[in-house]
Amino acid sequence: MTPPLPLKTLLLGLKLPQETQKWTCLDSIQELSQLAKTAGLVVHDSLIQARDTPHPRSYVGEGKVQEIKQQVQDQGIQLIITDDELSPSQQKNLESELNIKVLDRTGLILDIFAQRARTAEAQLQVELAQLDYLLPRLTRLWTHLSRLGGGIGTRGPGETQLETDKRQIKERISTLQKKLKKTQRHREVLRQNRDNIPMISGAIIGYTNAGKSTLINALTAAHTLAENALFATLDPTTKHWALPNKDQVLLTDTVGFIQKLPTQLITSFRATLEEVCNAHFLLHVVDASNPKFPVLIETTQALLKELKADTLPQIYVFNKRDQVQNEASLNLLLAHYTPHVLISAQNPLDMKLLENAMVTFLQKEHTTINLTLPFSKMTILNLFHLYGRVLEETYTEHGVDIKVDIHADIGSKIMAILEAL
Ligand SMILES: Nc1nc2c(ncn2[C@@H]2O[C@H](COP(=O)(O)OP(=O)(O)OP(=O)(O)O)[C@@H](O)[C@H]2O)c(=O)[nH]1
Ligand SMILES: [Mg+2]
Repeated sequence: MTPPLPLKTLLLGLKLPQETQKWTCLDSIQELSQLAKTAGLVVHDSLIQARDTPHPRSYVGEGKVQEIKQQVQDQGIQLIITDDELSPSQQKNLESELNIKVLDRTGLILDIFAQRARTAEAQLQVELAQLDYLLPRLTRLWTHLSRLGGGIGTRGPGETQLETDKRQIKERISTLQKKLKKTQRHREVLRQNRDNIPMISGAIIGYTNAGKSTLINALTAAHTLAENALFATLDPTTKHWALPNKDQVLLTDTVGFIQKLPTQLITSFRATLEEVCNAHFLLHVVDASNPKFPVLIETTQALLKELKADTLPQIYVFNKRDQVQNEASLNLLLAHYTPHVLISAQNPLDMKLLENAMVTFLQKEHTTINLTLPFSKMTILNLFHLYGRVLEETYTEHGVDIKVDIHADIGSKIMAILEAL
């Protein structure tokens, strides 16, 4: 949706009465500015207007619109982005008044996702979210599809054109939904295959840019793109992580969360995010050097709740320790988040710290299995050695008596294999 040129951009935000000190309109505008830069735009300036509610016609007040119009002309502004989602009519009114393109936060995030989607599934998910967003925003001024379409029915008067465009979009939406169903069935098969491997599954989640991908790369031999940009990761990457107590973890890196994450994206990415819901535990990465991290944690927790993943065992990994100014005062704050560990994903020595914290964290999910394995089923012993800690192994005339410390769910999976032998 955004033209690819580095457009000179003006950001617009509102200071509303319900704003809290924890997350002010300035914080939000700063985040919007980072998003704009991620999309390749040049942020020229930002304006904030204090209001009781967004203006129903034009988001900011009518006087402000005139001021902005002047600024647009004087300074050669090429694009305006608002910090809140605009209604289709607000967007249309602003555009026709100011005579330049107006995008809202949602449109911008969708655009970044579109730029970054690599796999076929992510591309389908983003396109679906974009069309969902676009459909109510189609106006007579919108000519994109008519240029593409041509032929019968596309040369009628404006209204007819609009109806044709809407129908075409609805058809495309239903095609995309069908295609997505197929890729999701494929994902389901992959997951079932993975479920057959007796490994613990963990999902790395957290606010965008917290360092999730850097962490998975540091912990495993993954080569996930990690960069100082928002939404660097859209597709889940799963890697094997072996812990020192022999717990074998399948770790999945996921898409980052953000304030006001467009609902269209949550809906269309639900299948990908379901990876999160199916995990045994969540590794919640937080940028400890960001003074606003408590709000970012709240946002992440709220989204987890929406995904019904908020009851999974969770360990907080406070990252970017090297950037923290005052570690003593930070530690006081961190006491509210249990269990937690403070690390820098860029420091290999800290990975040991994290591994040890993980062992303690996962130990709560462990159980002890006492069992006599007949000699005919000795292959099972290998599984216990691979995925758990065999504490005792005594050979008798009936077989081998073993005592194993193992993650409870993995233990029952191996027992199920044993019973099926
Ligand atoms: N100083 C410092 N920078 C870090 C650390 N960990 C990650 N970063 C940087 O933070 C930026 C974001 O890292 P990513 O790993 O891409 O973050 P992410 O959480 O995967 O982000 P998204 O995929 O966009 O949600 C990159 O520039 C990293 O180099 C750290 O411990 N210290
Ligand atoms: Mg990432």
